Amino acid sequence: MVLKRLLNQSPLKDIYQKVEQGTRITDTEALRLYQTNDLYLLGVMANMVREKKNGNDTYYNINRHIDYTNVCATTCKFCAFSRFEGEEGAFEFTHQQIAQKAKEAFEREHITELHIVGGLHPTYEFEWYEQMLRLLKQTVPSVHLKCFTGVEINFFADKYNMSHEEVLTRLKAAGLDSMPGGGAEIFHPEVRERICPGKATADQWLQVHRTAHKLGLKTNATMLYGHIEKYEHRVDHMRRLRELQDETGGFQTFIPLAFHPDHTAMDHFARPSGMEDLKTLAIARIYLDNFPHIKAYWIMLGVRLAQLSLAYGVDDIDGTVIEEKIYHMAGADTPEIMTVQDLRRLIREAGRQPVERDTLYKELKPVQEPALSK
Ligand code: V47
Ligand code: SF4
Repeated sequence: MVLKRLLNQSPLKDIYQKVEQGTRITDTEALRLYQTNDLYLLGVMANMVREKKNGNDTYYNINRHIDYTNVCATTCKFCAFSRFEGEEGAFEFTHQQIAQKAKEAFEREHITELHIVGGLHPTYEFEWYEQMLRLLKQTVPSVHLKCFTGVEINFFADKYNMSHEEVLTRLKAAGLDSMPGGGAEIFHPEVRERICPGKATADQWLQVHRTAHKLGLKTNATMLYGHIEKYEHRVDHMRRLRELQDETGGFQTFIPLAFHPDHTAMDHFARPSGMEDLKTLAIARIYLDNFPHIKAYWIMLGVRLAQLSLAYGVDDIDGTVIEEKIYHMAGADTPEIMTVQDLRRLIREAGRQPVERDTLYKELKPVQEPALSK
């Protein structure tokens, strides 16, 4: 009743009706959603889509991040993580150190996934990456290896003079199981050329993912928001992803990433507000009708907002993570690890059903239902 009355007075009534009928919204309509401050109605629409796709289920996984090096040949203006070779704060983990971290996380935390990315290292041979994957497959054979952003794959292709397909085929043969969604930033050249001029273009990033999907590798997609971009750029970004997803169906999850400005060349920006975060997640859920999942990465969003986002279209809150560097070097004050109990409790408290998943969203039965504590 109340909703009906509100709708009758709302300039978004036509969009609501489309969403209710499951009709795709246009770019102009997505922009109109960005221009509203009616978070209540955005939440109702996003929730409708979320519950149609995923019911009450809210996914998490048990994973570990390993950033194998922060030495990087380029400098993106939003990045607090990268260093030049030999610069203070630069690190490079050896294969043995990486395998040790993986083994410990498997034995102690029972991880099912390793999320492995790094800077664009100027001197490693291609075999370094293949050997890392092979060693990990020997050390923790049952663990899914979700590794390398589209930017890293494009860098390998350039540097070692191979096509995207050759790079991905070799890495897949060495143990690569899927790819994370990093490096997408904002596709539109007006923004991309200003914030990260030295790395893969939008077309190259999209082409890497197209190729990965063709080779049977599932991937994710991100969008870095809350800096110099305008709402038009965000909609353009999501349009390119929606088009590629129509073509391949290979994306699993969309993950909007809020800009953390500390210690970056853009440290004069404020972090996006909670309103902006929830709006961005909700609009992503409404617009990206062909993406199965929307993820709130609790590391960047904060645990409290990640929990609230479960009423704004989100059905996945990522995993235990363990030892996050990219956001913490840019000033994130979230913890670096969440236990399974923490993750399940925050999902339950939001009135949702926690579901442990593997990387490909197959439901896993938790070893035992952890006791709920207040
Ligand atoms: O590509 C870097 C972003 C990304 C900052 O696929 C920053 O499951 C905000 O892609 N402020 C890496 N963002 C993280 C990423 C990711 C995270 C979790 C899950 C998945 C997945 C992917 O982080 C980078 C860049 O877009 N980033 N610096 C910063 N200062
Ligand atoms: Fe290097 Fe990635 Fe940081 Fe850009 S975002 S400077 S490519 S590590």
